[in-house]
Amino acid sequence: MLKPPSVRITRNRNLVGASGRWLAPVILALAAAGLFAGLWSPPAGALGSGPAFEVREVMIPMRDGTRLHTMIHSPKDADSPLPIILNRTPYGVSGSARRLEGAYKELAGDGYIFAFQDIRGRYESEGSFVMIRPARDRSVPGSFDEASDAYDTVAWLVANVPGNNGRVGMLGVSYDGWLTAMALIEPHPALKAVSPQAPPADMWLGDDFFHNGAFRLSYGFEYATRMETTKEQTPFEFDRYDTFDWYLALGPLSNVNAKHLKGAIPTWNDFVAHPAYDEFWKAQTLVPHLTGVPVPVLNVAGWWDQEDFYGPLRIYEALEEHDDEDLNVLVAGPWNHGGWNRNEGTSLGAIEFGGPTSRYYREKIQAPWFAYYLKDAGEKPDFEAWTFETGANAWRKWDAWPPRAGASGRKLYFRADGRLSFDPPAETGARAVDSYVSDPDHPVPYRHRPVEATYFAAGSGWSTWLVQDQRFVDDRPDVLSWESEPLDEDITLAGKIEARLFASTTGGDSDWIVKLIDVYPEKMPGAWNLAGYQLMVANEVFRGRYRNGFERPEPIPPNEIVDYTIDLHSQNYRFKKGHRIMVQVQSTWFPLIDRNPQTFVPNIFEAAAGDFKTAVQRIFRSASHPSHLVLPVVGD
Ligand code: PG9
Repeated sequence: MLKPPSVRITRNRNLVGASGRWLAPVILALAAAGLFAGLWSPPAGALGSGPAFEVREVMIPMRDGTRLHTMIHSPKDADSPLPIILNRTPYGVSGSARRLEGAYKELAGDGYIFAFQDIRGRYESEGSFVMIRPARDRSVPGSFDEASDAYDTVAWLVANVPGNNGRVGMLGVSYDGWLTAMALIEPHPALKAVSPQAPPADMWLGDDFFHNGAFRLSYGFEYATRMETTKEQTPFEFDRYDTFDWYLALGPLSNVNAKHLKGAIPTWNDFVAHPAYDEFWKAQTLVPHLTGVPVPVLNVAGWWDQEDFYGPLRIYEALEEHDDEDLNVLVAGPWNHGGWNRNEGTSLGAIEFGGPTSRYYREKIQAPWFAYYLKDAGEKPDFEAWTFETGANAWRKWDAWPPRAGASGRKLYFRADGRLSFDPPAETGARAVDSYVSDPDHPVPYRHRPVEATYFAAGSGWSTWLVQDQRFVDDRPDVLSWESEPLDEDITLAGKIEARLFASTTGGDSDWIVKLIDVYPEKMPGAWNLAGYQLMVANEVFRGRYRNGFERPEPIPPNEIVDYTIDLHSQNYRFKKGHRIMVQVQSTWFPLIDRNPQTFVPNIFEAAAGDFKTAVQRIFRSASHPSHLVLPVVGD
């Protein structure tokens, strides 16, 4: 069942009028890139060699008359009607054939018709693109959004694609995952299964553009310029290889428009106009619209997703509140952004997982899940959450996420002499504190330099930075580390991790970055590259001005101890016997996060160079102010 077919593509371009009927295939010879050269086969060796798919390109009309460019791949030798798998994307569909031998090969092996669609305003579709277009007000006649576009597309596909069985499934990663989740808020009756994979849920609270109000500078800038310079993808051209230097030399963020973008990138202008969690960002989040589970949902997340980790967990959690029929499930594995769709998944950076985790997901989880709901094949999936426990390197099934077993949480306290302990501190008074000086002119790099551009064509450390060895910063005076003794038994986490910081600053605003780290033993025979390795297991940043409400930035009173609770999100991780647990705290993480001026200004996007000041940061670890982490420890 799971053996992929060899794929040979026959490509026709069919123009479909507003009547929605197939017209005779028109063979177009579009010289540009040789893309639309009528019938074509991929280069020998690039794809397989059996006749399998016929490809048609169509323009599908939406309710407002806008037509969306769609490529439909139909198996040539199907002997019974097949379901349709739909992927909607802002990234272009010309490479979709390759996916049938890559990310979708296990699905292709089971037999589906595949439809890939350019969303409004992207590539060959009509209309205009709006970044994370807010859900429409359905009482407004003629309104549309990505949910209605998905609805209209599904309606058209089941009515017009020959040989379909009347059922449609949707899936996609990241932006495509968000488009998939959006289909849930107004599902066409033929939509029978959806898998939002790494979808953002809230771009300000925790996904691509901000985390707890801290602006994700490098990603926000590079993604917005890449997407909004043209209809296709046009990376910003940096004048140097190490973008750390570029961003530092940039100075205050007002220089982005003044020197580079000149107001031409709408999403950048939105960042500047909406630094706090205002109506603009609230209109973008789909969470309030998730008021039911109308079709089965397979949510997928990667533990080391460098872009959208908050989203899939948040969407799962929101849907779970309405999941009376057990249709909403979660899968999380040891992957970066979309890693389950790439290759085998036996490792990420230097970290090995003991087997092909990505292939396992595609073969054993995704393919049977879609087959059950779209083809009535196999058994009803029997899991609520299916997670990979890194460290143990084993898959676990849970009947709830977070699991009840870890819900009470064990507190791990910051102690004197850089120690961590499950015993709370007894010290009292002002000396039970550790401190550092945070200097926005010398920020801590978030990953090894050189920091190649996110989309650097020759390769970028961006996709694996979350698993980089944190030793590159642990001796910086502006990074504090606390560490446990070597563990005398394994400690397993499954569920939500939280940091509770009691901290003060001499400034008027501050970022607090907390990292939970697994420190490998110094002796690792057979894997010396991992000796002493510091692997980040969980992390997050919090912008202090938002401690009393994300809508209301407020100055931090200088030198006052403030109590911060920071969500470090979920994990399923085993710290092995002999390893140590480490926590690091710092106030800059550059250029992942923009520099906090550390003086209070109403809008950091409009801060002047003179607003950026050093500050003395204090982290308290006394009996009355016991900074600690809350860990979801579960037994064996
Ligand atoms: N992380 C990307 C993204 C999604 C949605 C909005 C903005 C960026 C992506 O990989 O699609």
